Amino acid sequence: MIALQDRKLALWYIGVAYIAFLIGTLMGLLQVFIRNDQLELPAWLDYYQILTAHGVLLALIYTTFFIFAFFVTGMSKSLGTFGPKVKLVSWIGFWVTLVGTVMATVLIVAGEASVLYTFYAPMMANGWYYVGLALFVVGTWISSFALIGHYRVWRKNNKGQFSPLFAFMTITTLIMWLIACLGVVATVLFQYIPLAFGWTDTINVELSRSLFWYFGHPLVYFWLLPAYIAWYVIVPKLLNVPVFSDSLARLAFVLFILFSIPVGFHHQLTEPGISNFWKFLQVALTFMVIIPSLMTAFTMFANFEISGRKKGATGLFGWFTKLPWRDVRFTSIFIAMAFFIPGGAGGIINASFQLNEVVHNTLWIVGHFHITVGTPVAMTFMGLTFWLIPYLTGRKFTKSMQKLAFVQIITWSIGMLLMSTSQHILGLLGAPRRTAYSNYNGHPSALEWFDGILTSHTTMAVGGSILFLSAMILIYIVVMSMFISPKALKVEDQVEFPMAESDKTHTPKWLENWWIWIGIAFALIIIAYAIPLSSMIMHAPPGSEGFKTW
Ligand code: HEM
Ligand SMILES: [Cu+2]
Repeated sequence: MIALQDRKLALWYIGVAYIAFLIGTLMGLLQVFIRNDQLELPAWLDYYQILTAHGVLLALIYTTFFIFAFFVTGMSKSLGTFGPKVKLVSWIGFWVTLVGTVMATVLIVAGEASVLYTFYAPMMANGWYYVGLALFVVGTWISSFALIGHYRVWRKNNKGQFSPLFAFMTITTLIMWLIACLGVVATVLFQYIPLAFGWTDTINVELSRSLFWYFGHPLVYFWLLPAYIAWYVIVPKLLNVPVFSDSLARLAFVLFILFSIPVGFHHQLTEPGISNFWKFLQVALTFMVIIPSLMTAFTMFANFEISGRKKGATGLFGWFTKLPWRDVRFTSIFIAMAFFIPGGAGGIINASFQLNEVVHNTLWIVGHFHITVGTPVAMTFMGLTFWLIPYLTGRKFTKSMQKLAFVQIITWSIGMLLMSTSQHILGLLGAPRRTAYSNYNGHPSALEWFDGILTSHTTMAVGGSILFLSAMILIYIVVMSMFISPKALKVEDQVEFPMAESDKTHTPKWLENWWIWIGIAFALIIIAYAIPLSSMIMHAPPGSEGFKTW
């Protein structure tokens, strides 16, 4: 078990993550009923206010806080207890992130910031909302520097050795995050804050959107890579096999640094201010991410097959029945991976120029990110939660908790299957996203969208309700394993951190030379962004004043 001081920090992170999860999923429940015309909000509560809370609390706060809990635990486990400096800086990072979170949340609740989690200009929130967002990002930077410092101490004391795979992957993720945040920090500090506090009169809208998406796409990889760490490092341990290939795993991760950043324009394919050439270039770079993604898929199937064969499986798919299905830590992550197959395919559709025209801004997109971040990422985090909290608190993960955990992941899967399928189809028919129920004054072609069995807002609401039930079961499991379950006094009751061994004898040295990867990453970013961004600045239109649309 890792040192108490590091466990405390990780537990605080998890605590905040699940408070955000509780409020966020409650908002999700309200949304499906409002869209279904079954619920009308009181005048003081606005649909866009709860939608902002939902997006921010789940996609930003839940994910980030959970990720840092996982990183802190894994780094302490693989590199040793944090030294006094690392510990201090980590806590400062935690508190700054939390203060930013609380500020932003309070302003959303106060109705001062219903700008959705993408906060597109020229919508303008209260200036303190942007200050909260900036503090949130700076807090994560401080925490990242603490973890990077911990890693550097380890390398100094272990000259010439490769770092453990978990630490390498954590550092990769953090480097990507630091580079990605430059965009959002730039637009918040130099565009939104001056506008919102009245220091400038107008904002360059296209520039702000481009800087946002420079950050927004790697943001999805900031959610995904920690899930991949679990897939590469935790899953093999649950299967009782070593890491399939240490060098392949490291290469896949550094490729994600390269191909997740210079691609933000694929979210802006319908925008007129960017010429087709730059859109084309960034879409081409987007598709490069298929390479490390398929490397990951290959590794997973290799793990499954090797483990199955070891248990005597024969034939093409015999290994399938030999997987440890009774272990909820495994089954949860397996389901998460399965959801990612249609999720990834949908991503290829979204990034394709012509198909994007069909799905842009429709409910399809909502369906898409609930089967990428909402399940593959979130359910991997759930699968980690089941052992991470008992590991950190030293409590038992009892038999009845395990049963409940199965109920939780199965209800989440059913709910998500219903909700996201109906969202995908409704979107294809034309139903827009980010709207309270809109039947366009009963126009027949709008009503046609909603009259199928799967293509109806009722299916979406049934799915959403099952999801909410599942979320509450999870909260119950979290509370029990944090505060109530009996302490694991006997050794056999103690929950372990399942981390697989990896064989580094064939791993080439250059893989851990960060300057190579940071250098290539910046080169690609400059190629993809320098010219279009500078022309947005030099040929800027007059700019827009800020609007409060709610
Ligand atoms: C109880 C579970 C959930 C339900 C019922 C739910 C429902 C919904 C619905 C109906 C929308 C679309 C509203 C609209 O466009 O008008 C939405 C948007 C969204 N959801 Fe969820 N969701 C759930 C869980 C999650 C999770 C776990 C995540 C991420 C970790 C997530 C992330 C998002 C994001 C980022 C948006 C977009 C917000 C925006 O357009 O600004 N949701 N959700
Ligand atoms: Cu993207």
